[in-house]
Amino acid sequence: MSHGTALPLSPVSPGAGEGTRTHCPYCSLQCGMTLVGRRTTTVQPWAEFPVNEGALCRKGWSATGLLGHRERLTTPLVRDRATGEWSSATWDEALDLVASRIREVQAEHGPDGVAVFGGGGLTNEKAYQLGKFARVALGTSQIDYNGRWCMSSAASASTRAFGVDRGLPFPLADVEHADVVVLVGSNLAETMPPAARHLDRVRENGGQVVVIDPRRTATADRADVVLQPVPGTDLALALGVLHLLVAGGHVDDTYIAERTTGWEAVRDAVAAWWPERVERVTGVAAPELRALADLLASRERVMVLTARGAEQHAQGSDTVLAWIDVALALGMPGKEYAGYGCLTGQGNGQGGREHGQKADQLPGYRMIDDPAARAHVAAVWGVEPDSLPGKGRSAYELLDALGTPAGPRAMLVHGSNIVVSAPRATHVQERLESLDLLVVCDLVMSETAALADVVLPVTQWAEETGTMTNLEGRVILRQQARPVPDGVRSDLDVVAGLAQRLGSPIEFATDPEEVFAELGRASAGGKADYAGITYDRIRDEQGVFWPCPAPDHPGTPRLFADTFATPDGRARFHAVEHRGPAEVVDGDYPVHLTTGRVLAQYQSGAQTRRIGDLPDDGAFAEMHPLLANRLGVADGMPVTVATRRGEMRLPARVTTTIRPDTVFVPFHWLGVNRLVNDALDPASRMPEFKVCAARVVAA
Ligand SMILES: Nc1nc2c(c(=O)[nH]1)N[C@H]1C(S)=C(S)[C@@H](COP(=O)(O)OP(=O)(O)OC[C@H]3O[C@@H](n4cnc5c(=O)[nH]c(N)nc54)[C@H](O)[C@@H]3O)O[C@H]1N2
Ligand SMILES: Nc1nc2c(c(=O)[nH]1)N[C@H]1C(S)=C(S)[C@@H](COP(=O)(O)OP(=O)(O)OC[C@H]3O[C@@H](n4cnc5c(=O)[nH]c(N)nc54)[C@H](O)[C@@H]3O)O[C@H]1N2
Ligand code: SF4
Ligand SMILES: [Mo]
Repeated sequence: MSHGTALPLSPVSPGAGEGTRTHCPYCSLQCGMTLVGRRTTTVQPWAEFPVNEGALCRKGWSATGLLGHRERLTTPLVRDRATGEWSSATWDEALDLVASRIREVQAEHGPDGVAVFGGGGLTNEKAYQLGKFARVALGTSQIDYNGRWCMSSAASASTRAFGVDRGLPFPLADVEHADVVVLVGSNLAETMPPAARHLDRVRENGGQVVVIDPRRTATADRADVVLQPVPGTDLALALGVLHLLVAGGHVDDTYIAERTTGWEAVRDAVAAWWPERVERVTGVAAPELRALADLLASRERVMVLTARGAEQHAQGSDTVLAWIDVALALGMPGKEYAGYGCLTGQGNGQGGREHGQKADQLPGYRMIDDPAARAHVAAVWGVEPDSLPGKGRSAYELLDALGTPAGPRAMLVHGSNIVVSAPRATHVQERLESLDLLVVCDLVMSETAALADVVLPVTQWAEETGTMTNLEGRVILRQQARPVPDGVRSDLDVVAGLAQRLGSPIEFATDPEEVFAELGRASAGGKADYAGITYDRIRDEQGVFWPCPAPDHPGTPRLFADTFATPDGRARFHAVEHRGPAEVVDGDYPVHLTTGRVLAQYQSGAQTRRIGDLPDDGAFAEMHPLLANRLGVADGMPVTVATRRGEMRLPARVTTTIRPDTVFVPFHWLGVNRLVNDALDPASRMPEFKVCAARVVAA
């Protein structure tokens, strides 16, 4: 079946009229929605879907704005490097051209001369096919994806501590039954608005919400306790909490003895983190820290949730490990309505890192250097295990190597707007421009597509079917609601068309349901086992939680009740040290620059900046009145923010809600990533998006 075959519309519910149940194109909540109308499509609630119960944020309500948009790409485009002119091509011409250029590059530079860059917004089917395409049709080890920039630090920490990485090891709705919810670096109220209702219910039920963020955000407005540490110091804060839990005799000795290993080293390491020392490092007053430790010690069910504020640091994975240590010391992981979880980010941030588009991975969350994993996956693919390449470079290291003597000379991009979202973006843009061939598949002419030699227009969300795995590990089904626009093809067709032209030894299916069934077989026996999940089950059960190894297995909403996924079944404590940010403030660059999101825009903005119903005011520099007064600027006046890598002019947004030593700039508009540092976390290879040293002056 080809991409053009529309699937039958599935009725919403008896009496609800025509419509297709599907899910939002954006974040990892994957809110359920109903799309009505095949040509002019409107969004209606899908009230029964449990994750959002009919609620959507404004991005969800306006998501159909990009269907039939005038800037939508509908024909392959080829750019003449000499003149910069674009000309349209037929699909056969474009794919023939790309395949022949790939063959030239590989003839000269070997299989690793060609790289693939994927995205956490791609469906599981696409992520799976992309990984297989790279390893089998291209034979390259050089594949990675933007999820490295998203939650790789939490993934690496969870794998080390629990033996498995699933964002939340429990359904999101469990949050509201906790006694204390600690949000470390999450602005949930703006980044997953429908989820914020759970915080309100925690408080209605008598529980407390703690928010840790250098800014007093919309999420902090819904909290009982707000701590505003210096950016990049969450690790020291966690060590301070542990110190007080030990000193007060509040650790759960029975749990530690029965369910964990490694506690003694942590206990010894935190002895030196007395509150006054923590205060000097974090800026959080010692009494506030004591109050937090007392609160955590006094309640039955404590839930610690991290997001990018804590994770996007050169010590992000250690920071997450330290907060996991807090949860373990209190005896929480595996206990009902308690534990540790990471709030994933992109629509398929979870599934996107399970099925093989990560440099070190094969489907089912298997590791590519594990001989048994290679043998299993190779058998499903019908190739020899030895033919599969080994581990490749991580996302930033891959971009950094492009066009260098040892690096790839060509790259295919599916689902990322790299020049807006990568750190040290000026350098990354130079690397992209040095390639012999850049191919970008996108819906629109993104800033990255504009640099390409060939742009291939692909289907989006409502025009195709596929599964996504949301922040809870729930596999959901996005169903096609609209016909495929003329001239547009799915990423699955692109991959299949190129594989065939490259003389791939195996065929690539293009029907998503067929690909999903194969993915199930490839994942069977792995950590993220999808073998028992089918499209029909997802429809009937409102999603299925992995692992789900067999058709008669109910799926696994909650992990760790009896055992952890480590070889000995115990969770692991990790003694970690606070190193601080890679770049510290000094006389020349005295301010902490941090970056993040606003409610109305999504990621690089390629999609949301084109939606007329969403405000698009451009980037701004949020700063405290104390800083603004020192610079002599008032709200709305232009400032220049400079770092050792670049500078940017933008309006000041003056507010008392941010620390006076910190400036916040959203990254949805081209610019701030030219300033951001490219220091990487040693374990996860996550760039330090959340802190670098900056200077701000009136412009
Ligand atoms: N509106 C909107 N929603 C989105 C997205 C979007 O682009 N727009 N993207 C989706 C994706 S992919 C992701 S990953 C998630 C991200 O979701 P979040 O992690 O909630 O979003 P961010 O704004 O990146 O960062 C959260 C907070 O971290 C704070 N912060 C900065 N530095 C530090 C620090 O050193 N320590 C602590 N504790 N906090 C710090 C920032 O002030 C910010 O309020 O959102 C998803 N949802
Ligand atoms: N300074 C700073 N930088 C950051 C962050 C930060 O907090 N601060 N956060 C980081 C994080 S968490 C993330 S997740 C990244 C995200 O940053 P990006 O990787 O740039 O993510 P998007 O903007 O979602 O880009 C997706 C692109 O793919 C296109 N697209 C959408 N669907 C499809 C599809 O099905 N197929 C194909 N081929 N294309 C599609 C869209 O039009 C868009 O151009 O940014 C990171 N960068
Ligand atoms: S919260 Fe996320 S999934 Fe839900 S409507 Fe908004 S962007 Fe879409
Ligand atoms: Mo993300």
